Amino acid sequence: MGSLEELYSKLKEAFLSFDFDGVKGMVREALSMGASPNDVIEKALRPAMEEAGRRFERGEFFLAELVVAGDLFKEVMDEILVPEIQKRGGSTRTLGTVVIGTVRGDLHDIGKSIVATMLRAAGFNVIDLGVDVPPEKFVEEAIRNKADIVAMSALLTTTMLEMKNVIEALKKAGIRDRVKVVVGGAAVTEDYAKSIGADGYGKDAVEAVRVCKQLLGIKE
Ligand code: B1M
Repeated sequence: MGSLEELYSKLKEAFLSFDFDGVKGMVREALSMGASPNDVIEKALRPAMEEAGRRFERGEFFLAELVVAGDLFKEVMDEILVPEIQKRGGSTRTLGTVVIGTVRGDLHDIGKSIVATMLRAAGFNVIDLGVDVPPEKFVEEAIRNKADIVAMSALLTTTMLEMKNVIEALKKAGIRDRVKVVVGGAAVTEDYAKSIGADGYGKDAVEAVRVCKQLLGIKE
């Protein structure tokens, strides 16, 4: 049996040739070798996705290939990794309520859904609003669900600007001081998060969970 590093490298190759069965087999193998679901995401699946994005930029992949890559990622999550994360989560406490969504104009949902899954596994009550969520919907759902945290994801440099609009809408509705705002997604940086007045930023799902806990004063 080879190392996990070797397996991850084969897994990335299989991902980029859209070998669905091969990818699923290797994800299961990595878990059986002791890898955590988050390691499989961050060390194999996400880097493979990023390479698909670079190939798209270079004109080597077309939109159709990005769609298939998205479908493959989602199948692996739904069939293998989400059940595994839930199985390992095991939190019996309810830590707080998070309203999460991908901002208006943005249809990327894979990263946001991973963050939602990890938050649930950690014990948060998560209301997932899906993609292309307008500011007023974030506000409405935050009020309706008495949210402790409003969490936003954006993958496009154009749509990340919407995050500021959501924060403005929360202020206008008079609830900005009652909710914490956490942001993330490939387009977003910690500096950008600070510049729009967000309370927290996560570079990946594990960090997002850590930041949400910290903001609510919950000890690890
Ligand atoms: Co899109 N796309 N895409 N795409 N796509 C990017 C983002 C891009 C960087 C690709 C590229 O050109 N290199 C580029 C954006 C360029 C830019 O703005 N600078 C791009 C483009 C241009 C587009 C279109 C405009 C293409 C077109 O139509 N011509 C179009 C836009 C559609 C729209 O949204 N309006 C488009 C469409 C699509 C598909 C539908 C084909 C598909 C999405 C499928 C789906 O989501 N159901 C797609 C894909 C797959 C990608 C890439 C290749 C991969 C995204 C992904 O799923 N990554 C992407 C390239 C890239 O990201 N490098 C790209 C895996 C996922 C696990 O990572 O979402 O980053 P990510 O989430 C991470 C962290 O960021 C973090 O945790 C997650 C787990 O680690 N995180 C948070 C995420 N949200 C968080 C929230 C938090 C905290 C952490 O707190 C709340």
